[in-house]
Amino acid sequence: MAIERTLSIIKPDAVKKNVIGKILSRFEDAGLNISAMRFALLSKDDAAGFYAVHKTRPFFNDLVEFMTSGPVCIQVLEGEDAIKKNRELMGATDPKQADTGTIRADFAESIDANAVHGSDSAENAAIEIAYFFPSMNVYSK
Ligand code: IDP
Ligand code: MG
Repeated sequence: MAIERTLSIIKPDAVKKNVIGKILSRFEDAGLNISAMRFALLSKDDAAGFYAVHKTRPFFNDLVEFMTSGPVCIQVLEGEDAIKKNRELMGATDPKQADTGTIRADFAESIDANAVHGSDSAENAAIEIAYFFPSMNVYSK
């Protein structure tokens, strides 16, 4: 398996719940390294640019509203099969459908406020990492 990088965001609901550390532990316990991290209070343009692939979806405005409702904690995760591994740790988009023991099952309330973002492909991971982190701010172990 290849060493990959993926972009993770701890969304405003999880930051407000004070569970950043618990979520980061899930990544580390699964063998993923935190290779970059920052907080941000996204503007509407920041959030709309990040979620541009969803701009024609009916939930787009609500998604931008939610992602700008408070600070987020953004990290690059690195490790073997990191993109898929993170998606497995996250669980399904709708926390009601998420498997027991996943981040969304344990920390998310609804499909809007679902605790975490994770890149869904290698191509999107590269785009999303570059959106938030200059390469000099991402380290490899
Ligand atoms: P993902 O976060 O599991 O990759 P996506 O389909 O990429 O899910 O959707 C991006 C985000 O948009 C979701 O995490 C969720 O917050 C929001 N979202 C997706 N589908 C819906 C919906 O049907 N209603 C409201 N919000 C949604
Ligand atoms: Mg997605």
